[in-house]
Amino acid sequence: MPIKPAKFVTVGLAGLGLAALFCGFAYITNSTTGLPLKWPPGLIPMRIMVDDVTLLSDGLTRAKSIQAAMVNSTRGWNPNLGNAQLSPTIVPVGSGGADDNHQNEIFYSDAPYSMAWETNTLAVTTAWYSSNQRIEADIIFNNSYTWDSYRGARRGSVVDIQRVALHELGHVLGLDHPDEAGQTVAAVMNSHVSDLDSLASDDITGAQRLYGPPGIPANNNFAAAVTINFSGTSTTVTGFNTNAYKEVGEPNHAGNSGGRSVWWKWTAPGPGSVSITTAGSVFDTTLGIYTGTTVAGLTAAATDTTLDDVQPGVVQSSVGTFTAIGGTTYSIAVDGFNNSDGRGADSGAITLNVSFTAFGTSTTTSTTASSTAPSTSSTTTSIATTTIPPTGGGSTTASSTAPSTSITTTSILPTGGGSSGGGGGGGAPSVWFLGALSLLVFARRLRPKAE
Ligand SMILES: [Ca+2]
Ligand SMILES: [Ca+2]
Ligand SMILES: [Ca+2]
Ligand SMILES: [Zn+2]
Repeated sequence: MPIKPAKFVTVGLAGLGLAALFCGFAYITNSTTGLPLKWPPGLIPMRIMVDDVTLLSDGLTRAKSIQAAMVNSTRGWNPNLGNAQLSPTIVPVGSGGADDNHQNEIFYSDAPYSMAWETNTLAVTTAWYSSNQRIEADIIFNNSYTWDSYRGARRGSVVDIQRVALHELGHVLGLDHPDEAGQTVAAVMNSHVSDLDSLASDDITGAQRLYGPPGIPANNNFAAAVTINFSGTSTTVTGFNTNAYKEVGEPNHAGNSGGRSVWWKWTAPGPGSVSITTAGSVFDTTLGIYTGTTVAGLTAAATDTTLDDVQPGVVQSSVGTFTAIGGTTYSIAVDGFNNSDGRGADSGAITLNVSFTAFGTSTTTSTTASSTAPSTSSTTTSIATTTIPPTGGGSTTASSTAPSTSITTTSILPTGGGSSGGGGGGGAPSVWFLGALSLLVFARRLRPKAE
């Protein structure tokens, strides 16, 4: 089954409390799970099997130009990535790479893996994966074009190898074509080569949602929790848990060992009911909500005993609900689910949604007490105020009621994802993705693999 590009929409807050929509980037996803396909944390070895002798217009060889697209301090992908790094090795050209050999290879070909090039295709990137994890990516350049290495506007039919490498390496990392996902953005990842010769902010933002920005998150430690402040009924904050870690004495969140936790804190303005979710995050999260002033001395405000992964492999956002006591500060941990595969907790971009409903202020209705004709001697109308009691508490006085709590999980599929995909099956035919055929087109070949 073809795997269609998925469109992600992130919701942020603009001034004056108005919600603003930002569209950007697209991912190569596992159509069965809806999750982006990405590499585990660490190095992504790339064998560059192209000419490293002939100098091109910018003084680089083909091999060095491709290498720069990975590692160059201002132009490459690596300086933008938090927990994965492309790791190039320039090797002899030889006879090129091989498909399904668990080696990531970059080479030129007249007929990639014995198949004819589609019309107007400059290069392709293969995408072998197992579950939601990429396991092999080869980049194959089309030998029939004239290749050079230069900056700036396109030079007619002479193709700049470096910007094509940037694009194909974006496919290696897991990005897809935003222009084929209904978006209009400036991006190297658009399906057509253009005058844009370097990574755009949309490209970098998309990759960082998968691999995080460089460095350790500022709210890695409990004591450095980011304070959430909002005056309305809900707010959304964002962050990353890439490269985060657990502290000594830190509890398991949602009953899972996790290992890459980050923290927020919020002080309830009064008694009320609270719902906190991680919907919109791009990985399988776990959630913990606590009171207490030290990481080793926390008390769960919402239960942390519910194993937070009822459907492994599907995007699992977490939901925690509890009854807040006015003036109490709640610490909120977001961690990644750890499936004990030795690679640690899942990580990436976090979206944290907090909603608060104060007791006694939620619903006011006006009702007519009597259907009889109005009388000047009696009251004919009244104002009824509906008070929402604490969940399960049976009392409207929150501070005297033991909080009732729960954490549940919901399955959030990215827009365009679905469960009808036919992933798996090593013998599935390869699929070529092409845009309009009137211009030079980048393409990738996607092959599901059962392993
Ligand atoms: Ca290979
Ligand atoms: Ca931490
Ligand atoms: Ca989860
Ligand atoms: Zn492409």
